[in-house]
Amino acid sequence: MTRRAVIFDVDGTLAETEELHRRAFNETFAEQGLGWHWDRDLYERLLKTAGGKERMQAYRDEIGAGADGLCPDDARIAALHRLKTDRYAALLEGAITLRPGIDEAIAACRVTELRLAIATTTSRSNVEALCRTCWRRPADQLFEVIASGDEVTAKKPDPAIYLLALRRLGLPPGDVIAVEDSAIGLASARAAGLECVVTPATYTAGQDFAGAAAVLHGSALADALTGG
Ligand code: XBP
Ligand code: MG
Repeated sequence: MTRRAVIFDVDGTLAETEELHRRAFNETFAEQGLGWHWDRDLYERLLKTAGGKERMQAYRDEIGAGADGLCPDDARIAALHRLKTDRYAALLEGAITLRPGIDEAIAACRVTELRLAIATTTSRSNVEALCRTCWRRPADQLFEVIASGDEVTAKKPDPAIYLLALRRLGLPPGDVIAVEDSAIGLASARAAGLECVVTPATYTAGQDFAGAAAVLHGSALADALTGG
């Protein structure tokens, strides 16, 4: 096998975005009078469901109707998620930087002519907002292939998003390595047949990364990807 490409996850991997996602959810719930509030401990557990819409559905199914009798149906949840996405993009601007080692790893991939791709559960518009905030450049100038959550029905740990990225790269899984921060992301990449290195994030640090090629931090990532 010759390594030809690297597929990066987004949330938690490129940047520590989950606190902003959590804030965007909570502000949306409050503004819409829903009576939901996700504190850090609860959010850490809820993150095991990938995708904001799916996370809200899982939470609704868990708690049923609140004290106020409100129990949003799937159409209402989809509408809430659109509002949350707009709010997240507004909160992101100027509030986030790349995680240590990410810019260096991406630069090292370019030097060694490794192709760059994204496989994320979040939406394409959120990828765009993050790239513009962190690099001041559009996402497609940074990543040749972008597979985002709004393009697949089954989210991580299902392999669909990685299989989509591989198809767009036109490469077999053995030629590609994934970079993830979470156990469900690792499971998704592995199920698609990829090797995967993990850079644990704040919310995922306590998770089980069995099956990872390596668990790394900061500047070790560039060397792991390029064999430097
Ligand atoms: C992490 C996620 C996302 C975000 C919320 O995605 O699970 O669902 O928490 O994003 P990644 P949306 O695969 O990049 O780690 O509300 O846009 O779904
Ligand atoms: Mg992630």
